[in-house]
Amino acid sequence: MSRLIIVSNRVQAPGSAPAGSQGGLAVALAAALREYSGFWFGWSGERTDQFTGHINFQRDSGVTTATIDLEDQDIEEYYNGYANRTLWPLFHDRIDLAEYERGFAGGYQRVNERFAETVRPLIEPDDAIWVQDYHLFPLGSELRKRGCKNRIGLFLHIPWPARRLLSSLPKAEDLVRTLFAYDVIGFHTDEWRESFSEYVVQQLGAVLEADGNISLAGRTIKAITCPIGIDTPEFVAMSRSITARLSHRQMRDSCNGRDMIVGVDRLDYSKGLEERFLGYERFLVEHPEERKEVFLLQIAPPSRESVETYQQIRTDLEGLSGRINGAYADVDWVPIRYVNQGYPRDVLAGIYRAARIGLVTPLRDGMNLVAKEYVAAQDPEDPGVLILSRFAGAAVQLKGAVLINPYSAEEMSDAILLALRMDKAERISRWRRLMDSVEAEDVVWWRQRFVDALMAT
Ligand code: ADQ
Repeated sequence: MSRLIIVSNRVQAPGSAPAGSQGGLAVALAAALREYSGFWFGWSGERTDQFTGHINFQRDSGVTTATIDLEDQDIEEYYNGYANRTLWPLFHDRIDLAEYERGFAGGYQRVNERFAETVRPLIEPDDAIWVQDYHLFPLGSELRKRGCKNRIGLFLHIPWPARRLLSSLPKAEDLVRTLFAYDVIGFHTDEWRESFSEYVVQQLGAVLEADGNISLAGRTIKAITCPIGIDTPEFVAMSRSITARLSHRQMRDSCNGRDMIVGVDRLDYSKGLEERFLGYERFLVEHPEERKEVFLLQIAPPSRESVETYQQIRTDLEGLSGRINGAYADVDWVPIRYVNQGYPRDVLAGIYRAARIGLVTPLRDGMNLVAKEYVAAQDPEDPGVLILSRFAGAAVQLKGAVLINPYSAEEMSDAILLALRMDKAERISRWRRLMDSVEAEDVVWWRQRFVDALMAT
Protein backbone atom coordinates (compact mmCIF):
# COMPACT_ATOMS: atom_id res chain seq x y z
CA MET A 1 0.00 0.00 0.00
CA SER A 2 1.18 3.55 -0.72
CA ARG A 3 2.37 5.76 2.09
CA LEU A 4 0.60 9.05 2.73
CA ILE A 5 2.63 12.22 3.18
CA ILE A 6 0.79 15.21 4.60
CA VAL A 7 2.24 18.67 4.09
CA SER A 8 0.84 21.69 5.91
CA ASN A 9 2.06 25.13 6.91
CA ARG A 10 2.31 24.27 10.60
CA VAL A 11 2.89 20.86 12.10
CA GLN A 12 2.07 20.06 15.64
CA ALA A 13 3.99 17.05 16.89
CA PRO A 14 1.45 14.65 18.43
CA GLY A 15 3.02 14.64 21.88
CA SER A 16 3.55 18.40 22.05
CA ALA A 17 -0.03 19.47 22.81
CA PRO A 18 -1.44 19.09 26.30
CA ALA A 19 -4.24 16.50 26.64
CA GLY A 20 -7.58 17.84 25.48
CA SER A 21 -6.06 20.74 23.56
CA GLN A 22 -5.15 19.11 20.26
CA GLY A 23 -7.49 20.12 17.45
CA GLY A 24 -9.77 17.61 15.74
CA LEU A 25 -7.95 18.15 12.45
CA ALA A 26 -4.57 17.25 13.95
CA VAL A 27 -6.10 14.16 15.54
CA ALA A 28 -7.76 13.09 12.28
CA LEU A 29 -4.66 13.60 10.17
CA ALA A 30 -2.57 11.74 12.73
CA ALA A 31 -5.02 8.81 12.47
CA ALA A 32 -4.61 8.81 8.67
CA LEU A 33 -0.84 8.81 9.05
CA ARG A 34 -0.95 5.82 11.37
CA GLU A 35 -3.07 3.93 8.85
CA TYR A 36 -0.83 4.69 5.87
CA SER A 37 2.43 4.87 7.83
CA GLY A 38 3.58 8.09 6.25
CA PHE A 39 4.80 11.32 7.81
CA TRP A 40 3.70 14.90 8.32
CA PHE A 41 5.90 17.66 6.95
CA GLY A 42 5.82 21.41 7.57
CA TRP A 43 7.01 24.42 9.52
CA SER A 44 7.81 23.92 13.19
CA GLY A 45 6.62 27.42 14.10
CA GLU A 46 10.23 28.19 15.15
CA ARG A 47 12.66 30.73 13.66
CA THR A 48 16.22 30.25 12.54
CA ASP A 49 18.91 32.78 11.58
CA GLN A 50 19.76 30.97 8.38
CA PHE A 51 17.57 28.46 6.55
CA THR A 52 19.59 25.27 6.10
CA GLY A 53 16.90 22.77 5.16
CA HIS A 54 17.64 20.83 8.32
CA ILE A 55 14.71 18.51 9.11
CA ASN A 56 13.77 17.65 12.63
CA PHE A 57 12.17 14.19 12.75
CA GLN A 58 10.06 13.17 15.71
CA ARG A 59 8.06 10.06 16.33
CA ASP A 60 5.25 9.96 18.82
CA SER A 61 2.16 7.77 19.25
CA GLY A 62 2.81 6.09 15.90
CA VAL A 63 3.10 9.35 13.94
CA THR A 64 6.27 10.73 12.38
CA THR A 65 6.59 14.46 11.95
CA ALA A 66 9.30 16.17 9.90
CA THR A 67 9.64 19.89 10.55
CA ILE A 68 11.79 22.76 9.37
CA ASP A 69 12.47 26.17 10.91
CA LEU A 70 12.04 29.36 8.87
CA GLU A 71 13.92 32.66 8.77
CA ASP A 72 12.35 35.87 10.07
CA GLN A 73 12.01 37.23 6.56
CA ASP A 74 10.21 34.04 5.46
CA ILE A 75 7.77 34.29 8.33
CA GLU A 76 7.15 37.97 7.68
CA GLU A 77 6.62 37.69 3.93
CA TYR A 78 5.16 34.22 3.49
CA TYR A 79 3.12 33.67 6.65
CA ASN A 80 2.25 37.12 8.08
CA GLY A 81 2.41 38.60 4.58
CA TYR A 82 1.04 36.70 1.61
CA ALA A 83 -0.90 34.05 3.56
CA ASN A 84 -2.46 36.22 6.26
CA ARG A 85 -2.52 39.70 4.73
CA THR A 86 -3.13 38.90 1.07
CA LEU A 87 -4.83 35.54 0.52
CA TRP A 88 -6.81 35.22 3.77
CA PRO A 89 -8.71 38.54 3.45
CA LEU A 90 -9.16 38.11 -0.32
CA PHE A 91 -10.53 34.59 0.04
CA HIS A 92 -12.93 35.84 2.73
CA ASP A 93 -14.28 38.58 0.44
CA ARG A 94 -12.39 41.35 2.23
CA ILE A 95 -10.49 42.94 -0.64
CA ASP A 96 -10.58 46.16 1.36
CA LEU A 97 -8.14 44.49 3.77
CA ALA A 98 -6.05 42.56 1.24
CA GLU A 99 -2.51 43.89 0.87
CA TYR A 100 -0.79 43.38 -2.43
CA GLU A 101 2.96 43.65 -2.04
CA ARG A 102 5.61 42.18 -4.29
CA GLY A 103 7.75 41.25 -1.30
CA PHE A 104 4.95 39.10 0.12
CA ALA A 105 4.45 37.27 -3.17
CA GLY A 106 8.21 36.70 -3.49
CA GLY A 107 8.50 35.34 0.05
CA TYR A 108 5.51 33.06 -0.49
CA GLN A 109 7.08 31.62 -3.61
CA ARG A 110 10.48 31.25 -1.89
CA VAL A 111 9.06 29.35 1.08
CA ASN A 112 7.07 27.06 -1.21
CA GLU A 113 10.30 26.32 -3.07
CA ARG A 114 12.05 25.66 0.24
CA PHE A 115 9.29 23.27 1.27
CA ALA A 116 9.56 21.45 -2.09
CA GLU A 117 13.35 21.29 -2.02
CA THR A 118 13.43 19.91 1.52
CA VAL A 119 10.63 17.38 1.31
CA ARG A 120 11.47 16.08 -2.19
CA PRO A 121 14.28 13.67 -1.14
CA LEU A 122 11.93 12.07 1.40
CA ILE A 123 9.33 11.11 -1.23
CA GLU A 124 9.33 7.57 -2.61
CA PRO A 125 7.83 6.69 -6.01
CA ASP A 126 4.65 5.12 -4.61
CA ASP A 127 3.81 7.78 -2.01
CA ALA A 128 0.65 9.88 -2.19
CA ILE A 129 1.03 13.49 -1.07
CA TRP A 130 -1.73 15.49 0.57
CA VAL A 131 -1.12 19.25 0.78
CA GLN A 132 -3.23 21.36 3.17
CA ASP A 133 -4.52 24.83 2.50
CA TYR A 134 -3.81 28.19 0.91
CA HIS A 135 -0.33 28.62 2.35
CA LEU A 136 0.97 26.03 -0.09
CA PHE A 137 -0.80 26.57 -3.43
CA PRO A 138 2.43 26.46 -5.53
CA LEU A 139 3.90 23.46 -3.70
CA GLY A 140 2.47 20.87 -6.10
CA SER A 141 3.97 22.63 -9.08
CA GLU A 142 7.34 23.07 -7.32
CA LEU A 143 7.38 19.33 -6.62
CA ARG A 144 6.58 18.55 -10.28
CA LYS A 145 9.47 20.79 -11.35
CA ARG A 146 11.68 18.59 -9.20
CA GLY A 147 10.58 15.45 -11.01
CA CYS A 148 7.86 14.32 -8.63
CA LYS A 149 5.39 12.09 -10.52
CA ASN A 150 3.42 11.03 -7.47
CA ARG A 151 -0.28 11.55 -6.81
CA ILE A 152 -0.63 14.96 -5.19
CA GLY A 153 -3.82 16.39 -3.70
CA LEU A 154 -4.70 19.76 -2.18
CA PHE A 155 -7.45 20.49 0.31
CA LEU A 156 -8.58 24.10 0.72
CA HIS A 157 -9.86 24.85 4.23
CA ILE A 158 -11.16 28.33 3.37
CA PRO A 159 -13.68 29.52 0.75
CA TRP A 160 -12.76 30.04 -2.89
CA PRO A 161 -13.65 33.64 -3.84
CA ALA A 162 -15.81 34.82 -6.71
CA ARG A 163 -14.01 35.34 -10.01
CA ARG A 164 -14.26 39.13 -10.05
CA LEU A 165 -12.73 39.35 -6.56
CA LEU A 166 -9.90 36.96 -7.31
CA SER A 167 -9.13 38.97 -10.43
CA SER A 168 -8.00 41.82 -8.17
CA LEU A 169 -4.98 39.78 -7.06
CA PRO A 170 -1.85 40.63 -9.05
CA LYS A 171 -0.73 37.59 -11.05
CA ALA A 172 -3.79 35.63 -9.91
CA GLU A 173 -3.80 33.68 -13.16
CA ASP A 174 -0.23 32.50 -12.69
CA LEU A 175 -0.96 31.40 -9.14
CA VAL A 176 -4.13 29.52 -10.08
CA ARG A 177 -2.43 27.92 -13.07
CA THR A 178 0.05 26.24 -10.70
CA LEU A 179 -2.87 24.34 -9.16
CA PHE A 180 -3.03 22.18 -12.26
CA ALA A 181 -0.01 20.35 -10.85
CA TYR A 182 -2.41 18.65 -8.42
CA ASP A 183 -4.44 15.56 -9.23
CA VAL A 184 -7.26 16.25 -6.77
CA ILE A 185 -8.42 19.52 -5.21
CA GLY A 186 -10.97 19.40 -2.40
CA PHE A 187 -13.39 22.14 -1.31
CA HIS A 188 -15.86 22.24 1.60
CA THR A 189 -18.87 23.17 -0.54
CA ASP A 190 -20.19 23.02 -4.09
CA GLU A 191 -20.23 26.81 -4.08
CA TRP A 192 -16.46 27.12 -3.54
CA ARG A 193 -15.81 24.29 -6.03
CA GLU A 194 -17.97 25.92 -8.68
CA SER A 195 -16.30 29.30 -8.13
CA PHE A 196 -12.96 27.65 -8.73
CA SER A 197 -14.19 25.92 -11.82
CA GLU A 198 -15.72 29.14 -13.16
CA TYR A 199 -12.43 30.97 -12.67
CA VAL A 200 -10.28 28.41 -14.43
CA VAL A 201 -12.73 27.94 -17.32
CA GLN A 202 -13.47 31.64 -17.90
CA GLN A 203 -10.12 33.11 -17.00
CA LEU A 204 -7.59 30.47 -17.98
CA GLY A 205 -9.49 28.69 -20.76
CA ALA A 206 -9.56 25.35 -18.95
CA VAL A 207 -12.05 22.75 -20.16
CA LEU A 208 -14.70 21.22 -17.95
CA GLU A 209 -14.97 17.58 -19.06
CA ALA A 210 -18.19 15.57 -19.09
CA ASP A 211 -17.03 13.57 -16.05
CA GLY A 212 -16.51 16.79 -14.05
CA ASN A 213 -12.72 16.74 -14.35
CA ILE A 214 -11.01 19.95 -15.46
CA SER A 215 -8.21 20.04 -18.03
CA LEU A 216 -5.65 22.65 -18.92
CA ALA A 217 -2.52 22.36 -21.04
CA GLY A 218 -2.32 18.58 -20.86
CA ARG A 219 -3.02 18.30 -17.11
CA THR A 220 -6.32 17.09 -15.66
CA ILE A 221 -7.53 17.70 -12.13
CA LYS A 222 -10.45 16.31 -10.24
CA ALA A 223 -12.22 18.97 -8.15
CA ILE A 224 -14.30 17.45 -5.37
CA THR A 225 -16.65 18.67 -2.67
CA CYS A 226 -15.52 17.21 0.59
CA PRO A 227 -16.83 19.00 3.69
CA ILE A 228 -14.67 18.56 6.77
CA GLY A 229 -16.19 17.22 9.96
CA ILE A 230 -15.14 16.85 13.58
CA ASP A 231 -14.10 13.71 15.40
CA THR A 232 -17.67 13.24 16.59
CA PRO A 233 -17.33 10.13 18.81
CA GLU A 234 -14.29 11.69 20.47
CA PHE A 235 -16.06 15.01 21.03
CA VAL A 236 -19.18 13.32 22.41
CA ALA A 237 -17.01 11.29 24.79
CA MET A 238 -15.13 14.44 25.76
CA SER A 239 -18.37 16.26 26.54
CA ARG A 240 -19.08 13.53 29.09
CA SER A 241 -15.61 13.57 30.63
CA ILE A 242 -15.04 14.61 34.21
CA THR A 243 -13.47 17.91 33.15
CA ALA A 244 -16.41 18.71 30.86
CA ARG A 245 -18.90 17.82 33.59
CA LEU A 246 -17.06 20.08 35.99
CA SER A 247 -16.95 23.00 33.56
CA HIS A 248 -20.63 22.39 32.72
CA ARG A 249 -21.57 22.55 36.40
CA GLN A 250 -19.48 25.66 36.98
CA MET A 251 -21.11 27.42 34.04
CA ARG A 252 -24.61 26.42 35.13
CA ASP A 253 -23.91 27.75 38.61
CA SER A 254 -22.59 31.00 37.25
CA CYS A 255 -25.64 31.36 34.94
CA ASN A 256 -27.73 31.79 38.05
CA GLY A 257 -30.90 30.64 36.30
CA ARG A 258 -30.29 32.78 33.21
CA ASP A 259 -29.99 31.42 29.68
CA MET A 260 -26.49 31.52 28.28
CA ILE A 261 -25.74 32.30 24.63
CA VAL A 262 -22.24 31.21 23.67
CA GLY A 263 -19.86 32.25 20.92
CA VAL A 264 -16.41 30.66 20.52
CA ASP A 265 -14.12 31.93 17.78
CA ARG A 266 -10.58 32.83 16.99
CA LEU A 267 -10.42 36.62 17.07
CA ASP A 268 -10.72 37.19 13.32
CA TYR A 269 -12.69 39.66 11.21
CA SER A 270 -14.17 36.80 9.17
CA LYS A 271 -16.01 35.55 12.26
CA GLY A 272 -18.40 38.53 12.36
CA LEU A 273 -17.94 39.33 16.03
CA GLU A 274 -18.83 43.00 15.76
CA GLU A 275 -22.01 42.18 13.86
CA ARG A 276 -22.79 39.54 16.51
CA PHE A 277 -22.47 42.04 19.35
CA LEU A 278 -24.63 44.51 17.45
CA GLY A 279 -27.27 41.86 16.70
CA TYR A 280 -27.35 40.92 20.37
CA GLU A 281 -27.61 44.57 21.33
CA ARG A 282 -30.59 44.88 18.98
CA PHE A 283 -32.18 41.97 20.83
CA LEU A 284 -31.67 43.76 24.16
CA VAL A 285 -33.22 46.93 22.78
CA GLU A 286 -36.20 45.20 21.17
CA HIS A 287 -36.91 42.92 24.12
CA PRO A 288 -36.16 44.79 27.34
CA GLU A 289 -38.21 42.21 29.26
CA GLU A 290 -35.61 39.57 28.33
CA ARG A 291 -32.62 41.59 29.44
CA LYS A 292 -31.82 39.98 32.75
CA GLU A 293 -32.93 36.55 31.55
CA VAL A 294 -29.93 36.03 29.24
CA PHE A 295 -26.27 36.85 28.76
CA LEU A 296 -23.76 36.35 25.98
CA LEU A 297 -20.48 34.60 26.71
CA GLN A 298 -18.04 35.35 23.91
CA ILE A 299 -14.77 33.42 24.04
CA ALA A 300 -12.28 34.81 21.51
CA PRO A 301 -8.58 34.08 21.90
CA PRO A 302 -6.36 36.48 19.95
CA SER A 303 -4.75 35.13 16.78
CA ARG A 304 -2.20 36.47 14.24
CA GLU A 305 -1.27 39.25 16.61
CA SER A 306 1.62 40.47 14.51
CA VAL A 307 -0.84 41.55 11.81
CA GLU A 308 -2.20 45.04 12.43
CA THR A 309 -5.80 44.33 11.36
CA TYR A 310 -5.98 41.76 14.11
CA GLN A 311 -4.77 44.25 16.73
CA GLN A 312 -7.41 46.65 15.46
CA ILE A 313 -10.28 44.18 15.70
CA ARG A 314 -9.27 43.44 19.28
CA THR A 315 -9.41 47.13 20.19
CA ASP A 316 -12.74 47.56 18.36
CA LEU A 317 -14.38 44.65 20.14
CA GLU A 318 -13.16 45.76 23.54
CA GLY A 319 -14.69 49.16 22.85
CA LEU A 320 -17.96 47.70 21.58
CA SER A 321 -18.46 45.19 24.41
CA GLY A 322 -17.56 47.93 26.90
CA ARG A 323 -20.09 50.29 25.36
CA ILE A 324 -22.89 47.69 25.37
CA ASN A 325 -22.13 46.63 28.92
CA GLY A 326 -21.96 50.26 30.01
CA ALA A 327 -25.32 51.00 28.40
CA TYR A 328 -27.34 48.02 29.67
CA ALA A 329 -25.61 46.43 32.69
CA ASP A 330 -27.12 46.58 36.13
CA VAL A 331 -25.61 45.91 39.54
CA ASP A 332 -26.61 42.25 39.33
CA TRP A 333 -26.26 41.62 35.57
CA VAL A 334 -23.77 42.14 32.76
CA PRO A 335 -25.02 41.48 29.19
CA ILE A 336 -21.72 40.38 27.63
CA ARG A 337 -18.93 38.37 29.18
CA TYR A 338 -16.09 38.83 26.76
CA VAL A 339 -13.09 36.58 27.32
CA ASN A 340 -9.85 36.77 25.32
CA GLN A 341 -8.36 33.37 25.98
CA GLY A 342 -8.34 29.82 24.70
CA TYR A 343 -9.62 26.86 26.68
CA PRO A 344 -8.86 23.13 26.53
CA ARG A 345 -11.36 21.35 24.30
CA ASP A 346 -12.90 19.35 27.11
CA VAL A 347 -13.60 22.53 29.10
CA LEU A 348 -15.16 24.06 25.96
CA ALA A 349 -17.34 20.97 25.54
CA GLY A 350 -18.81 21.55 29.02
CA ILE A 351 -19.41 25.23 28.22
CA TYR A 352 -21.17 24.40 24.94
CA ARG A 353 -23.42 21.96 26.75
CA ALA A 354 -24.40 24.57 29.31
CA ALA A 355 -25.41 27.09 26.61
CA ARG A 356 -29.02 27.40 25.56
CA ILE A 357 -27.91 28.97 22.28
CA GLY A 358 -24.77 28.49 20.17
CA LEU A 359 -24.32 31.73 18.22
CA VAL A 360 -22.09 31.06 15.21
CA THR A 361 -22.30 33.99 12.83
CA PRO A 362 -19.25 34.32 10.57
CA LEU A 363 -19.47 36.70 7.61
CA ARG A 364 -17.54 34.12 5.57
CA ASP A 365 -16.12 30.80 6.75
CA GLY A 366 -14.80 27.75 4.90
CA MET A 367 -16.65 25.38 7.22
CA ASN A 368 -16.72 26.40 10.91
CA LEU A 369 -16.08 23.49 13.21
CA VAL A 370 -17.35 25.27 16.32
CA ALA A 371 -20.91 24.86 14.98
CA LYS A 372 -20.39 21.09 14.77
CA GLU A 373 -18.72 20.90 18.18
CA TYR A 374 -21.64 22.77 19.72
CA VAL A 375 -24.06 20.21 18.28
CA ALA A 376 -21.98 17.23 19.40
CA ALA A 377 -21.73 18.53 22.98
CA GLN A 378 -25.50 18.88 23.57
CA ASP A 379 -27.57 16.84 25.97
CA PRO A 380 -29.85 14.78 23.64
CA GLU A 381 -32.72 15.12 26.10
CA ASP A 382 -32.49 18.87 26.47
CA PRO A 383 -30.40 20.29 23.65
CA GLY A 384 -29.67 23.93 22.95
CA VAL A 385 -30.36 25.70 19.65
CA LEU A 386 -27.72 26.45 17.03
CA ILE A 387 -28.03 29.85 15.32
CA LEU A 388 -25.82 29.70 12.25
CA SER A 389 -24.74 32.12 9.54
CA ARG A 390 -25.79 31.24 5.99
CA PHE A 391 -22.28 32.22 4.94
CA ALA A 392 -20.49 29.44 6.83
CA GLY A 393 -19.71 26.32 4.80
CA ALA A 394 -21.38 24.40 7.63
CA ALA A 395 -24.78 25.89 6.70
CA VAL A 396 -24.99 23.52 3.72
CA GLN A 397 -25.01 20.48 6.00
CA LEU A 398 -26.56 21.84 9.19
CA LYS A 399 -30.12 22.39 8.02
CA GLY A 400 -31.59 21.93 11.49
CA ALA A 401 -29.98 25.17 12.65
CA VAL A 402 -31.74 28.53 12.71
CA LEU A 403 -30.03 30.03 9.67
CA ILE A 404 -29.49 33.78 9.56
CA ASN A 405 -27.87 36.56 7.61
CA PRO A 406 -25.20 37.86 10.03
CA TYR A 407 -25.23 41.32 8.48
CA SER A 408 -28.82 41.81 9.64
CA ALA A 409 -29.06 42.78 13.32
CA GLU A 410 -32.83 42.32 13.05
CA GLU A 411 -32.56 38.73 11.84
CA MET A 412 -30.13 37.97 14.62
CA SER A 413 -32.40 39.50 17.21
CA ASP A 414 -35.43 37.55 15.88
CA ALA A 415 -33.41 34.33 15.84
CA ILE A 416 -32.33 34.77 19.47
CA LEU A 417 -35.94 35.28 20.55
CA LEU A 418 -37.08 32.27 18.50
CA ALA A 419 -34.38 30.09 20.05
CA LEU A 420 -35.17 31.20 23.59
CA ARG A 421 -38.88 30.48 23.12
CA MET A 422 -38.42 27.20 21.24
CA ASP A 423 -40.15 24.31 22.99
CA LYS A 424 -38.28 21.19 23.93
CA ALA A 425 -39.87 18.97 21.26
CA GLU A 426 -38.71 21.25 18.47
CA ARG A 427 -35.26 21.65 20.00
CA ILE A 428 -34.90 17.87 20.13
CA SER A 429 -36.11 17.33 16.58
CA ARG A 430 -33.82 20.03 15.17
CA TRP A 431 -30.89 18.73 17.17
CA ARG A 432 -31.49 15.17 15.91
CA ARG A 433 -31.24 16.38 12.30
CA LEU A 434 -28.07 18.29 13.11
CA MET A 435 -26.51 15.40 14.99
CA ASP A 436 -27.31 12.92 12.19
CA SER A 437 -25.22 15.06 9.87
CA VAL A 438 -22.39 15.65 12.36
CA GLU A 439 -22.23 11.90 13.00
CA ALA A 440 -22.48 10.73 9.39
CA GLU A 441 -20.06 13.24 7.88
CA ASP A 442 -17.39 13.33 10.53
CA VAL A 443 -13.67 13.86 10.14
CA VAL A 444 -12.96 10.21 9.37
CA TRP A 445 -15.55 10.31 6.57
CA TRP A 446 -13.95 13.50 5.24
CA ARG A 447 -10.44 12.11 5.31
CA GLN A 448 -11.49 8.86 3.65
CA ARG A 449 -13.42 10.66 0.97
CA PHE A 450 -10.40 12.77 0.08
CA VAL A 451 -7.81 10.00 0.32
CA ASP A 452 -10.01 7.62 -1.72
CA ALA A 453 -10.31 10.23 -4.47
CA LEU A 454 -6.56 10.76 -4.42
CA MET A 455 -5.72 7.07 -4.44
CA ALA A 456 -8.15 6.52 -7.34
CA THR A 457 -6.21 8.84 -9.65
P1 ADQ B 1 -10.53 28.20 11.76
O1 ADQ B 1 -10.76 29.51 11.12
O2 ADQ B 1 -9.52 28.17 12.81
O3 ADQ B 1 -10.18 27.07 10.68
P2 ADQ B 1 -12.95 26.71 12.91
O4 ADQ B 1 -13.43 25.76 11.88
O5 ADQ B 1 -14.05 27.41 13.58
O6 ADQ B 1 -12.00 27.86 12.37
O7 ADQ B 1 -12.12 25.88 13.96
C1 ADQ B 1 -11.64 26.47 15.12
C2 ADQ B 1 -11.18 25.40 16.10
O8 ADQ B 1 -10.50 26.10 17.14
C3 ADQ B 1 -12.32 24.64 16.72
O9 ADQ B 1 -11.97 23.31 16.88
C4 ADQ B 1 -12.50 25.34 18.07
O10 ADQ B 1 -12.93 24.49 19.12
C5 ADQ B 1 -11.12 25.85 18.37
N1 ADQ B 1 -11.24 27.09 19.16
C6 ADQ B 1 -11.82 28.25 18.79
N2 ADQ B 1 -11.80 29.12 19.83
C7 ADQ B 1 -11.23 28.49 20.86
C8 ADQ B 1 -10.94 28.83 22.22
N3 ADQ B 1 -11.26 30.01 22.75
N4 ADQ B 1 -10.31 27.93 22.97
C9 ADQ B 1 -10.00 26.73 22.46
N5 ADQ B 1 -10.27 26.33 21.22
C10 ADQ B 1 -10.87 27.20 20.43
C11 ADQ B 1 -10.06 26.95 9.25
C12 ADQ B 1 -11.15 27.59 8.41
C13 ADQ B 1 -12.51 27.04 8.81
C14 ADQ B 1 -12.52 25.53 8.69
C15 ADQ B 1 -11.33 24.93 9.40
C16 ADQ B 1 -11.21 23.43 9.12
O11 ADQ B 1 -11.12 28.99 8.55
O12 ADQ B 1 -13.54 27.60 8.01
O13 ADQ B 1 -13.70 25.02 9.29
O14 ADQ B 1 -10.12 25.53 8.99
O15 ADQ B 1 -11.19 23.18 7.75
